[in-house]
Amino acid sequence: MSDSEDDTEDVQLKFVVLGDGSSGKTSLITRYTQDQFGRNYEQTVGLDFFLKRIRLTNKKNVSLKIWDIGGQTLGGNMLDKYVFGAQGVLLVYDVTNHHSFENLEEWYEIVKSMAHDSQPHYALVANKCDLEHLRTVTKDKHMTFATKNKLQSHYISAKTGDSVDLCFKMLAADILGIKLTRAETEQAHRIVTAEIANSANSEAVKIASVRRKQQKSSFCSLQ
Ligand code: G3D
Ligand code: MG
Repeated sequence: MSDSEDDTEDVQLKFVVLGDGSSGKTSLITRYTQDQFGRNYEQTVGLDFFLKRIRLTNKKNVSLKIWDIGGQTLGGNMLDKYVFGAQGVLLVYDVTNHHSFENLEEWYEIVKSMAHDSQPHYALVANKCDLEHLRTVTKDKHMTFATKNKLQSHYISAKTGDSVDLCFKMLAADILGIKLTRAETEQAHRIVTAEIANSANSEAVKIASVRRKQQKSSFCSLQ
């Protein structure tokens, strides 16, 4: 075993994804853990959890256990069981559905009141950002809520995958008190591969597209 392997530390974290039905919780988790969207999954009725192992830094691997609360509603009597022991909570809303944003305040208050020993770290997650033309929740409102409650803030799309990896990675780093380097955060950005049509000098343009591998990041480089 090499020195670097010796030095690597493994930690486990529990994340819970909360928010109104149809805000995109299951889609977000499916995108993150399986890099898929829009498969015909059934609406979650019970509880599902997913595992994903990521390399957060050179020295730290994290096993994320991600719980999808499924059909649990705001008043759901199992909610405290789901939230129990969670270090990270993602509060997800749909940017095209103002109601889903309004309800987050309540989701947040309920979860806060359930966590007794130590509070989890929270991330405010604006989903469906690919539907910018249908947006009904302004970025101002989002930021006001995030700032007031000192929440991490993310704008994502489970559909395109935009900023999905980054969102989980930054929450994990926050919990572990790790400041990610620029390179480490950039690695988690998903950049969509674009085609270059009718290049005058096609020899000079080579597109290298690397599919998401272990850390599920993808990038495109022009050489
Ligand atoms: P939930 O688990 O919070 O209840 P789902 O939500 O993940 O089941 O998603 C609800 C609907 O929103 C699904 O559409 C899903 O495809 C869609 N959706 C989720 N995330 C996004 C996104 O980022 N962009 C867009 N455009 N749609 C999204 P259906 O049609 O199956 O109800
Ligand atoms: Mg669901």
